[in-house]
Amino acid sequence: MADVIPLLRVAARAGLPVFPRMASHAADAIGRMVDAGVHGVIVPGVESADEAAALVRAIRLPPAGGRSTGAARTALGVTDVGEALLLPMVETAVGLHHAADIATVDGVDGIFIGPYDLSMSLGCKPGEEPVMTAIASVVETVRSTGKIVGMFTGRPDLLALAPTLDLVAVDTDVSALRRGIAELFS
Ligand code: 3PY
Ligand code: MG
Repeated sequence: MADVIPLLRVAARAGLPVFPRMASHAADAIGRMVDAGVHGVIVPGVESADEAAALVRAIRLPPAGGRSTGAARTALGVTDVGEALLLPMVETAVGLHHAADIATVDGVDGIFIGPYDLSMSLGCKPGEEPVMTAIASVVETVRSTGKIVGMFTGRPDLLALAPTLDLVAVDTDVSALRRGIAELFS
């Protein structure tokens, strides 16, 4: 949370939206993020429509949800109160099985795919056939609902799927820094 505030300032100057990935499904943490002015939250390990519905209650103000209003957001002059995007992550075999149900929950704006956990859950490595097929099926499922589909990449074969996605987390900061420094010395 302490890191998000300065990042929000930098992103605002650059005209960029901010989508933090939450550590858990905790409703209070999601409420604080939205009060701070993020444009949406990515929530890990969502496996059912019921879990997704609980996240909708956490992020939306009544009557759509149960979030209490936080003064911070109003003080920041944010006018679209309650309109942060909710992007549950599909990253397990169970979540994959319920991807259509999760995507169609009212108040869910789209699905964010976690290919690394999904690979482990499917018993394969990132880039291998089972996970690539699973990713394609989630993309197609979410597309048919008209909602947003995003994914973390971090590898060229996953990044190659970017044209099929609306939102891409290209890499982690640590990994990008490491590659950049390595290139300097190559
Ligand atoms: C995963 O691939 O499991 C992720 O959580 C990426 O963000
Ligand atoms: Mg993950």
